[in-house]
This record gives sequence, structure tokens and C-alpha cells, in this order.
Amino acid sequence: MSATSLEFPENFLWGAATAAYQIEGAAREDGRQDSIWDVFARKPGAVADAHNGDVACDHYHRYKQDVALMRELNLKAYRFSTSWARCMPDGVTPNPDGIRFYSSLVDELLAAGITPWLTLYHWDLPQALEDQGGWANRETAERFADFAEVMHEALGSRVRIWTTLNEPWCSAFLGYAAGVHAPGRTEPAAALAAAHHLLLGHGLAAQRLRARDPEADIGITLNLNVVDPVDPANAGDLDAARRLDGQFNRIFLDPLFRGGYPADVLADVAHLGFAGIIREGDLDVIAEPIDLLGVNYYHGEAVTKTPPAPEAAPPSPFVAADGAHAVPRGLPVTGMGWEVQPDGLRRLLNRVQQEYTGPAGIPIYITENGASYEDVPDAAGFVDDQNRLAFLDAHLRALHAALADGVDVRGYLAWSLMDNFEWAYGYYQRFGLVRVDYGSQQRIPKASGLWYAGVVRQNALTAAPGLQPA
Ligand code: IFM
Repeated sequence: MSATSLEFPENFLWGAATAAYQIEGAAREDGRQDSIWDVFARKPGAVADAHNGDVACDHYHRYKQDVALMRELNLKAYRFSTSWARCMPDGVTPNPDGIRFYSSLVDELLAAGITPWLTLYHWDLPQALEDQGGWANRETAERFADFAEVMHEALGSRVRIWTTLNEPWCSAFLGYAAGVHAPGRTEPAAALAAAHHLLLGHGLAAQRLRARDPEADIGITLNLNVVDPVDPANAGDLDAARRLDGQFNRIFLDPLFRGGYPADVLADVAHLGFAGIIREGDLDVIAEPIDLLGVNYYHGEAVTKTPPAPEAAPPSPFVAADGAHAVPRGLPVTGMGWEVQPDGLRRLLNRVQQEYTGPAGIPIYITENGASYEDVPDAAGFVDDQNRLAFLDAHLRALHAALADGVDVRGYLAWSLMDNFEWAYGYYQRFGLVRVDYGSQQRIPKASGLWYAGVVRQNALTAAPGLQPA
């Protein structure tokens, strides 16, 4: 390896991630019933061009081909999620036909030498449970722990890394406050209740998994953000940054690692009766020790207290009593309009270790990072996505710098293995290392995918980013 390449630690876990509803399809096969996303996607105007996950990448039928693709890309780990509505269609009764799919997938991964990393919940609550109040109902946390146990019974001897929840902020605040994700509710108090019950469900599930399997690696994945005040000398902007950091990052990190919600967040949301839903003992359950923290990082954020013009204001996931508004600050953005800020990843990792994971001695994994850009395939379907490649390269350099700072990061899972259903954006936003032609279901690795395969093989970044042979 050249002296100018950036090498990663031995055994660094390189991989890619997906989620059930985004890739599987087979929405009505083998007993699967509706999740909240099936129902939400049918609501007029909820998802771009009425797209949905009925077929998606047809991964349910093509998983063998997709595992072969992972091998071609040299992946060491694959992070996937399990559809609760497939495995327990009414939310409570196990469905062996649905569970079998994940058993086959895990066998295929192990045979290919790829570590399966299982996420129990990536946003797709069985609609039957939403009909009983969804995550705003405390009972859902108990049902989630049952789901964890059922999945562990089926897969626990073969799957050693278990994530309870993916990005509970999105489930709670995009789903129950902004209403731009399933179940499409715009009830701020319900959003806070959902956040608490998601955390409670995480803690209960972690306890059950731990009791069954003391040696398993159990964790949770949070989408975390760096929040900068637009004007660091402006008290209003500083306060806006504090509020957003509170309701985005600390509302999850503090109970998980410090056993309590932050006092300032409790004060910000006091008008919504949040304290009233927290029962004695809940915080001990939520703080159940975990083995790793998954961090998903996509973008930075500059915030101000000054609201944007009302006509420009999108539905807000923010429920605190006073304002905090993200504004553009002239940095390049991805197809999602998210600002590209690789250094934010380094800052975030240092902060999370110093304030949360470090004292507990818990390693961090980047469980998602990636970018959507408008891909233009050539006649053969190949996408020369130098923009995505540069994004990944820059973020891996930032991660490497965080390692040099002493942050204990053990792996990186790119989002996403392949183009897929991007929630409210339908199929218009593509994050894949591999292009999917949704008509033919053909998969073609992009330039970024071939480059990533080279990074994984070398366990290093070369001095100049570029297309490396896989
Ligand atoms: O596609 C999503 C994924 O499901 C969760 N994290 C963010 C990704 C990009 O929006």
C-alpha cells in the first residue's frame, strides 16, 4: 500500500445497507399483510407519483442474485431489515412462511462469507398495530419486544449483530408530527409519545435479546446531525441550534446513555404533556446497556430562530414550543437538497464518543451514509457517478480523520446497496452503489460501486479518489 493511502484498521467492517419495504416487493405474498407504509403510499399525494413498495427491487425473489452482487462488491457485511408485517402480519402472530424468507437470506449470506446484520424495525409497523394507536400506544413497545423474540428464535443462532430500531426520529417526528412519512399523522403530542414508546420498545427488545443471547451484539441506529447556528454571535440562533440538537439528537442519546431526557428538551416540549407519558422504571429499561451504536449521517444543518416565509415552510417535524429553522448556507447539496458536509461527520463522531459512547466504552458503526444524485445511465446502463463517488470518498476521509482523533469506529455500511424506494420521493431519488432498472429489474454496479469494491478490497483509500478495479 502506498505511503499516501489512508488505511483502515484491521477487521474494519465494510458493507452496505438496505431496508425491507424499500427493496423487497412481494407485498402480498406468503401471508404478508399491510404495513403503515403500504397504506400511506396509497393515500393520494403522499408519495411521489403514487409509487409504492409493492414490487420495489423484487429482492424477495432475487435475493440470491443480490447476495452474489454483494460478493462482487467485496462486501464483508450486509445490513438488512425484517418486515414485521411479513413475519407477524397482524403484529402478534408469527407467520412461518414470511420468516422463512429471512432464514434463506441469512443462509445465503453466510454461504457467501458475508456477515448478516439484522435491523428489526425500519419504519414499517404492521397496520394492524397502527389501528390500535401505533407507536403513540404504549402497548406497541411490548409487541415490538415480542417480535424481537420471535425473530431471535428463528435466526439467533446465525445472526450475531442485532439492531433494534433504525432512526426512531423519522418514525416519531416525520411520521406523527410532520405527517410526511407513514402513518401520516400531524399530532405533535403523539409524536413525542411515539418517540418515548420507540425507545421503550428498544429497551424491552434489547433486554429480551440479551436474556436469550448474552454473546450477541445488540444496538440501535440513530440518524444524528450536526447543528450549527447561522450566526454564532446571535443568541436567537444559538438557542435555535440548542432546540434542534435537543429534539433531533439528545432526545434519543440522553435516555439511552445517561438514563434521562435532557432538562431543556423537557422544558421545550412541556406544553405537550410529554412528562406525563413517562412511567416509573421506563428510563431504566431504555438505558439497558448496548454493545454498539449505529450512526447514520447524511448532512449538516445551519439553523436560525427566524422563520422562513410561511409559503416556503414545509410541514414541520419540530414540536418544541419555539422555533428552529434550517436554512441553506451555500454549500453543495445532493439530489435531496441536503448539504454536503463531510467534516460534520468527523465533528459528530468526536462529540458522540466524548459525550455518550466513550464513557460507556461502546464502539460506533456508521450504519448509513450515502447520497442521491440524478444518475444518467449510458446506452449500456452504466452510471459514471463521480459525484456520488466523491461524496463517499470525502466522508470516508472524514471518518478516517475521526479514527485518527481516537474515535472508536469499527465499520461503515454505505447507503445503499442498490437504488430503491425512497419513501415520500418514490423511485425518483437514487442512493444505490448499484443501478436498478425498475422496468427490467437489471442491476448494474455504478462507478461508485466499483470504486467502493476497491476500497473494501484494499481496506484503504488511495491518494486520489477515482475508479479503482474491484
Ligand atoms: O432511504 C433512507 C433510509 O431508509 C433511512 N436513512 C436515510 C435514507 C435516505 O433518505
